[in-house]
Amino acid sequence: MLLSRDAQAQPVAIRREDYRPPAYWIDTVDLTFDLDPAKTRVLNRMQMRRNPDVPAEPLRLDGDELNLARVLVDGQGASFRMEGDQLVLDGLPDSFELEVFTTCCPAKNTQLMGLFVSQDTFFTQCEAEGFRRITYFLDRPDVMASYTVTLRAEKAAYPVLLSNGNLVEHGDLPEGRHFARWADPFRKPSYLFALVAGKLVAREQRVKARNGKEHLLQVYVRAGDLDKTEHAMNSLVHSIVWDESRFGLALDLDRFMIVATSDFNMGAMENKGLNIFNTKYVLASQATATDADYANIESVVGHEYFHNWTGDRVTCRDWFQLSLKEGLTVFRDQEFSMDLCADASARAVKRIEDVRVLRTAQFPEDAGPMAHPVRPDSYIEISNFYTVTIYEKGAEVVRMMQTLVGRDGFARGMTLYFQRHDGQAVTCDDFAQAIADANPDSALARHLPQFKRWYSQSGTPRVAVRGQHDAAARTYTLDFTQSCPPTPGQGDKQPFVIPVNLGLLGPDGQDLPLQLDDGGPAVAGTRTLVLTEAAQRFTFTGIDAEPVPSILRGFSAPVVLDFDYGDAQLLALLAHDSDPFNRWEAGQRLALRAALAAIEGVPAPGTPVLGEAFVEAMRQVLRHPTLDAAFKELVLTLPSETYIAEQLAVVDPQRVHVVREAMRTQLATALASDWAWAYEEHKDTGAYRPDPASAGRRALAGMALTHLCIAARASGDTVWPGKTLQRFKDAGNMTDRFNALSALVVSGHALAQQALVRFHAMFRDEALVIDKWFALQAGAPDRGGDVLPLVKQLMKHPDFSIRNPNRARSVIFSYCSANPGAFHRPDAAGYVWWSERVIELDAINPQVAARLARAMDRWSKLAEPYRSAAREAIARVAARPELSKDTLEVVTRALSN
Ligand code: B3K
Ligand code: ZN
Repeated sequence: MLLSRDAQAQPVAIRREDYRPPAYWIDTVDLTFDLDPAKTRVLNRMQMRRNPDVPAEPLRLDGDELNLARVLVDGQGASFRMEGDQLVLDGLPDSFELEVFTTCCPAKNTQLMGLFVSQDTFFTQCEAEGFRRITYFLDRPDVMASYTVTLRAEKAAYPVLLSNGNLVEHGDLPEGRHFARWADPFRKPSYLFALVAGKLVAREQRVKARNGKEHLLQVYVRAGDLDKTEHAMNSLVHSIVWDESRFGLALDLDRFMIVATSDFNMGAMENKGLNIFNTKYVLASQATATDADYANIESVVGHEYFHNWTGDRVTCRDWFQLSLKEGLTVFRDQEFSMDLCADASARAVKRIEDVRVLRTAQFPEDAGPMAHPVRPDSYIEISNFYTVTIYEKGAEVVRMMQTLVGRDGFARGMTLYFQRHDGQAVTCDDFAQAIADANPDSALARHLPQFKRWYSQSGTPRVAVRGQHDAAARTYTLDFTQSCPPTPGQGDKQPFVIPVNLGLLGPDGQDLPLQLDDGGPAVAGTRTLVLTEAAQRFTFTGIDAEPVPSILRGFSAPVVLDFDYGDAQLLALLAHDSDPFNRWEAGQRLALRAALAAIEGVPAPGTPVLGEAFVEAMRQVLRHPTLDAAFKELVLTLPSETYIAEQLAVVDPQRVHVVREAMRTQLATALASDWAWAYEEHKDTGAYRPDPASAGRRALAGMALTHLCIAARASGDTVWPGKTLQRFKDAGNMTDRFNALSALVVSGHALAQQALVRFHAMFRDEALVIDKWFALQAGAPDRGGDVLPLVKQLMKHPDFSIRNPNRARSVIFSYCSANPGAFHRPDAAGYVWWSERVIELDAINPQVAARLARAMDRWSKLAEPYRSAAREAIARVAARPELSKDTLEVVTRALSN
């Protein structure tokens, strides 16, 4: 894994066009584990056969950090050789049994890939290429086999022994040991293998599917955590019901297990029948988890469960097709969360939140050195391609398909996809083809090859629109042009198929009927226009007065929309648009416009950044009698510093930070009495329930407190900070408590310190809460460069451990990736510290290190002196003689683009 670049050339890129089917198939795998943290023995017996469809070649099995003890072919000692990490065998018969006996050391596995130990419990993580750290194997997703797994371990230390599928046998062994044998009824690729062994307890529930079949659901955690598993279990039950009712996809296993671990590189993993989760996405109680945690648990439990069909039953042919399962499954989990919402407003809030993630994380990725298509063409380390492009943009591509074929048409397409491909390892082309074939008369079917450019072209398209009203002809003409900027390795782009949901607002703010001049029928409300050309014109008839166009309703395509709106038009959309997404978007555009003007201009000191009309519009929204609290909270949230920075050609992060803080202070002060009203109106949400409506009320009350504390800081008032501290002490749930704590910390009030001390004392034994405590401090607004010294202190705190990914993220990532105003220091100390942490982490856990390395993706946009200092810091990392290929790939790409 560690590459010494003196001894070895640069790591090679794996290219999609080089895909070849495997030379051998593995039909069955019989694994026996003697589990021991220091030395686990793995006996692997495989029934293999040559793939008759490809020319004969030696068998090459992948391995990584394994100790090889024995290789037998059909029970006989066999000659083999090592080529790098691969075990190579020649002269094999057409079909044979291969037995490989290896050992590994889970206790020393700090990468958390393969078999590792966390809090005295064994876990595995095999996706993408971790199985090769357990045994020699054809560790690629198109080799699907039937697995039988025997686990043997000391019974007192490891009473629970789990693997995929059904428990077929278990019993005691001599010397205080015991065993369990599991058989998975479904063929699967190696990346879906899992085992867990340790002292765990389970919440259990039995559910009946529509066909009357019973299933056992289990959520395994450590003994003290059982009372925090109810929400995860409920989320699992909801997921099962939803997938059956929306897509007709039933649970196909007798037993479905979720197991939580506190040491995990990512959120969760969809191993067949045995999902392994980061505790962050399982454990919740009202005392320890926020509303956001509850919502995330629901969506991650759903996501992993939905993979049971989209990923496990139909998997990826190769890792370039990763979005086949990830984009589709994100789309499914987004739809699941939306379908659980009680009303249209809550659905819109979920959509806005998803788009915000896309625009603040994926758009920058698509514009930076790591830009790649949804179906990449090459990679050095596949772990680096579990990205927001594969996941979130991939989900948008699936969503556009649904927009083009309709919701029922999409469900038909899914049915055809499973009819054709159940049990197979397939490609993104296969998926798109199935959706199109099930909808032969759709725009998707008509434009399928062009639509698939969304898979092959990277970069965020820009759609520029101009509107022209002709009073005499009573027409309104919209001229669309689309373009896409060059991205690494891709110069000229071809036009995309872009569904544009459109409405036109009349003078009273109501939707006009939409009658195109093509003679088709008039449509009330929203109409989907399909762009396929670089330039395209649409003319609407019967339009008496110049309308306000509401373009890209619901964010119907992942593009940047340019339309030269006047402030009055945006205020009209904010006040009246029937599409809540565009209503929110209008407010964001107004705020962004003000921010950019203040950043780029040279305003006289003390000039307010926000105009009166905007502030008044925000007051109207805040006080609105019918809008939901959650929606109000989104409208009143200013665009993030990251989002604002993306709109600039050259970024001075300090200037962005100062301007955004000034905007927030202005909103806090100008609306002080409105915030006080909002707080009093929304602070009581009754008995704790994490549903979207009550969560929205808590969010708005929390936002009000933050603004009241900010205003108090400006005015010297002590009443609201005092009330906030009291709220912090009295709160009946973590959301209210944390919001109050955050209000004190964010406003920089002196009371923050005692609240932080008290919070730590209250929750010292709750790891996930202590993560929040670290993250809040490392992400706090910078005042005179005070955050970096604090972060350095936090790293020395007895509760800090860089080996635990959640803890590392809570301090290091919160500072480097989520606190631009504190990280981008004119003295470059933030960058130096970043480079040290990347190097330190790389020796422990390359995946986490490479993720941290991405904090510098946008360095080339920075103004001086930041730009040169950032480049120097990246170069310092890249120059390390020993670096994982994970981190090397990220920093090399950063420097070359
Ligand atoms: N499929 C896993 C992610 C695996 C990441 C490997 N580096 C979780 C998910 O997307 O559901
Ligand atoms: Zn996934």
